[in-house]
Amino acid sequence: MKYDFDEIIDRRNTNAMNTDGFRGYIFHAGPEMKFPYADEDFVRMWVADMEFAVAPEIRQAIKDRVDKRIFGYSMVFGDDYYRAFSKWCEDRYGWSFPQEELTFTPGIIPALYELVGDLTAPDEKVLITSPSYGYFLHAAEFNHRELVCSRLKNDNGFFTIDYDDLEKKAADPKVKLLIWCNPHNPTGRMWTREETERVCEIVKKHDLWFISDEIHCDLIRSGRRHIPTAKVMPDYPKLITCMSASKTFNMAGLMFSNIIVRDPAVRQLMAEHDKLFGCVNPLSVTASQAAYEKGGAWLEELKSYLDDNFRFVESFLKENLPEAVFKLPEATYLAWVDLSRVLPDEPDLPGFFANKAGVLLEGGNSLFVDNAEGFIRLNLAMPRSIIEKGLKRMVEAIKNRK
Ligand code: LCS
Repeated sequence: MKYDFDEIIDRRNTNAMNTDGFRGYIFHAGPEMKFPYADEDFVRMWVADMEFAVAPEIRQAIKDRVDKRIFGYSMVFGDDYYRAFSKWCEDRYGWSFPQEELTFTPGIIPALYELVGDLTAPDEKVLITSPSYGYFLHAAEFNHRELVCSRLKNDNGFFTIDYDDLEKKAADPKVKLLIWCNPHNPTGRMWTREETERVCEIVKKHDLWFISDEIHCDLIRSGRRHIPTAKVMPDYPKLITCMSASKTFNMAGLMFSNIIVRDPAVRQLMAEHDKLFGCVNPLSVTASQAAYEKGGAWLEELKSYLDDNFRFVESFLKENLPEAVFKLPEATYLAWVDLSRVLPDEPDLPGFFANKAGVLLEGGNSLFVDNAEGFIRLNLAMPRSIIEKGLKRMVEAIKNRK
C-alpha cells in the first residue's frame, strides 16, 4: 500500500466535531454532561468523518494554493472544475451532465434546507424512507414541513424498499418531494438499477420533486459500481442530484458540494436565496478539484482498507456477539448493527455504550428518525486497531450488564 491507513492521528485541538462535539450532537447536552471516561479516552465511532489523513495529493494542492498567498472573494469560474468532476462521473458511473446544471453549496445539508423550502409550500409534505440520516428530518423541520416516512423492510439485516407503502404515501396529494439516499445512510444499501427504476416510476407517476442524495456514492465496496438516479431517469426535469468529494476524501469541514439541478427555474431560485451570492472558499474548490483529478488511487486503497475493516467486524461479531444481526453493507463506511436481541431492554444505546464501554456511537430513532429501534451505527473509517479496541470494550460492557 502506498498510503498509510493504520496511522493514529491526534485530532485534539482542531475544533473537530468528532472529538469535541459529541455531547451536543448525540446527547443534546453541554459540557455539564459527565462520563466515567475522559474525553480523550473514548473510542469514537460516531459522526461520519474519517480518522484517516487526507490524500497527500490533495494536501499538496491546498498547500500550493496557500502559497499563492491571497484568499479574496472567490467563485468557480471557467470550466476546469466542471471538467474534473464530470470526468470523474464519466469514468466511475458512466454518466455526465451539462455544465449549466452544476451548482455549489457549502455542504449538502444547506442545500437540503434550502431546497425543501423552495420546492414545497407550507402545507405540503416531504417523503423519505426510514431509517434515515437525521438531517432529512431536520430539513423538513427547519421549513415547518410535515415529514412522511416509508419504512424500509428488514430481512435479517438486509433492507429493501416497500414499494406498496412508498407508492401509497407518494399518492398523497400533499406529498410533493421525495428525498432519496443512494447509497443509503445508515443501512449501506446501494440501490440496484431495478430498485431505482421502480422508485423512479413512482416519482414520475405522482409528479414529485426528487432529491437524490448520493454523497456516499464513492464509498462503496471494491468492485461495485454506483448507478446515479440521473442515469436511470435521464429526462426527468424535477430531479436534483447531490454529490460531493467531502465525504469520500475526508474533508467535510471544507464545506463544498455539487448540486446538479436540471430545472433552470430552481437554479434561479437557489441563486436568489444563496446568502453567499455564489462565493466559495478557494481552498475548498482547490481541494475538491484535486480530489477528482488526483485522488483515484488513494480512494481505491481506502476502499480496500475499509473492505478489510468490514470483514474484521463481521467475524468479530460472529464470534463474540452472535446474537447481533449484521450484514456487510454494499456501501458507506458505516456498519448498521441490530442489537435488539442483545440488549432488548436498553432504551438508550448511545448512552449505554458511552457510559459503560467508553465508545461513542449513534443509534436508535432519536438519531435515525424512525424504524431504527435497537440498531446502532458504527463508523469503521479508522485504523483497525481502534475498531478492535472499541468492539472489545462493547462486548465487555454487554457481558457485565448481563
Ligand atoms: N447527506 C447524507 C446522506 C449524509 O450522510 C451526510 C453526512 C450529509 C448529507 C451531509 O453532507 P454535508 O452537509 O457534509 O455536505 N452524514 C453524516 C452522518 O451520518 N453523520 O455525520 C455526518
